[in-house]
Amino acid sequence: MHLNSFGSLRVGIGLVCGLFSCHMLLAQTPLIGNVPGRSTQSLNGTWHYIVDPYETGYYDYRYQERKETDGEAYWNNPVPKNKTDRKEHAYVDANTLEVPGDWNSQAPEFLYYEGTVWYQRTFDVAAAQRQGQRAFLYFGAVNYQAEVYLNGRKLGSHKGGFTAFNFEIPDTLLRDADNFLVVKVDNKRAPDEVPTVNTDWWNYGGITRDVHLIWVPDTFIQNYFIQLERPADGAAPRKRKVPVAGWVKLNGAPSGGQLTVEIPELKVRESFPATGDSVAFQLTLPSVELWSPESPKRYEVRFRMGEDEVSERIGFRTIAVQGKDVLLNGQPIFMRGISVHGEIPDPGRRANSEDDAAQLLGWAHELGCNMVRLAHYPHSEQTTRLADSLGILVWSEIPVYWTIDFGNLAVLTKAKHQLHEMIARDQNRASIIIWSVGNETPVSPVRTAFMSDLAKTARAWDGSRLISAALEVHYTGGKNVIDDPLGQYTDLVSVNEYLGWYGGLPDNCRTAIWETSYDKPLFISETGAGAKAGFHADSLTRWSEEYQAWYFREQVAMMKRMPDNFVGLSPWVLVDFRSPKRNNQYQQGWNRKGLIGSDGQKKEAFSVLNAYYEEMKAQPTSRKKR
Ligand code: GCB
Repeated sequence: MHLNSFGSLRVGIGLVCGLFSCHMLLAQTPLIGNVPGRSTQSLNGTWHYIVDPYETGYYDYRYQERKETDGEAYWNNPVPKNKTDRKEHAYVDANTLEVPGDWNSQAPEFLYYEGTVWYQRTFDVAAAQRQGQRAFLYFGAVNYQAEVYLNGRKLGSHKGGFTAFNFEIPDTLLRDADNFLVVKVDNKRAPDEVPTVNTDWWNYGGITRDVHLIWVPDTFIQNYFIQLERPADGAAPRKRKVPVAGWVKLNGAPSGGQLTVEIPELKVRESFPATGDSVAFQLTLPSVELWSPESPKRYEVRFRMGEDEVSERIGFRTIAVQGKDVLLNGQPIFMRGISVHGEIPDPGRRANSEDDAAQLLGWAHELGCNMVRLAHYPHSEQTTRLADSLGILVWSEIPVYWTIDFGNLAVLTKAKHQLHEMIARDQNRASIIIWSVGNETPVSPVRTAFMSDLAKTARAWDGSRLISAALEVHYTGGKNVIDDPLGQYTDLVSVNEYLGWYGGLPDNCRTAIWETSYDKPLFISETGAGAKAGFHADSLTRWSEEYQAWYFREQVAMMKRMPDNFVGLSPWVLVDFRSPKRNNQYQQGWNRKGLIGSDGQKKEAFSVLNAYYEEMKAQPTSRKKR
């Protein structure tokens, strides 16, 4: 099945693009996988900026797009020839932003800014590094739209605020010194984008993740996939003579050499003829220690083709659904999860580093979690790699959130493009067990057609993982009813449920009955209540820590009485996060459903959920013994 993954990925995008123009979306070169394993030069650091709400650097005074050579285009370097020469813009040392980083948290005047900011820096390249190498410019993420220019020439465009992309730099364009790099970043929200205009999170703009130059030989390994196949019937994977299927995508006219795959610790080393730009391979591992939260074993895997070699540590595990269970390595698991935004509190900024990932996953670990739902968009690569090494299961999601323009085929293409980029970056992470295609999308025929297309596409592109989406449940007549038709297309039925917060009081949980038409594993992808850290009152008082703790006590009691297809939960949410929609005296621009407050202080509810998770940890994993 995986042999065709890359092929079907390309066919999928090609088909969609055939229906209408998506030239803009495909401007960048396909993503290079495993960037941390490559020869790179960091372009992080201090960049200059110009704030440009009227897009003067892009359009002239007649609002016509500027020509590439226009001296007043902000991608050009406007050095006045003499003192009489008028230049209307300049990148100056007084205006700088740190990259990676959102602009909102870097200066008070940026807090609410939505629009265009031009980023600029110069860089040199070592002649020895350039010799015989191709150069790619890589961005971990830019929110939302990026137009990238080097030495006055446009390299390409990208839309989508949470996924990585890269452009090749033509050799003739690159200089040894003083390369003038400009990125126009625009985070304006729009109804036909993904996400759309309405979200419950902060629209942090900027070059929010790492920027690198990547150096590769003429023919290089662009990306690859190596994972255990998803067992069809939930059977336990073999521990000896384990079959592994994978593929490698080559770039740069391979002239028929050999691709070598090596796993030194297992004494595996096999070569395969590279007759085209894609090589499908099958290996048999003599034995394998499977990756799991208890023992996140990873093996060094090396790929070699001609002059190119790339390696990284990869875990092997299986994930499957069997009846009412989710099976990890053939055993039923219970997911002690928590939903997490990619945001660091105090004072509130987009997470962008390994330290940030360690802070968020460290808190999840303290809570007793074995799983995180990375909401509502792909998080940084540091996060998913750290989850691999810590042994934390991951749900990774694209920002198809609430009221996307479901009837618009171009929006479907954008969503698929982000899905593609999410998978292409993280497809070898053992920690990722679920690809989610969206959150709380309102039921209608056009929406279900859109969402089921995404679910089928995700499965076609990566058949080794489970596919889900966070659905809604409605509470009527004492029942939590799950009847969203999208549930037919997902491997597990995941629902966001707020009984006691958005409806009723927490003690309604005592009598709530769960009713679902799906005979599939049931996962509670959200449940939560708001509380201002440090605000204490009786437990009936909304926004107090006591109310939130009561809510979690009632919810936990209900979880213990769930039907036997209940496989876990990821309550909302680990930490308070900024949201422009939250404006009462307790929230003040923050969604306060965190178990940890915006100052890093743990609220009372943290220990309620922690106690439940410690209890679950002590029990055997089988759901029957829950
Ligand atoms: C939800 C959404 C999440 C919100 C949360 C809330 O159901 O999925 O994005 O932030 O509720 O706090 O209302």
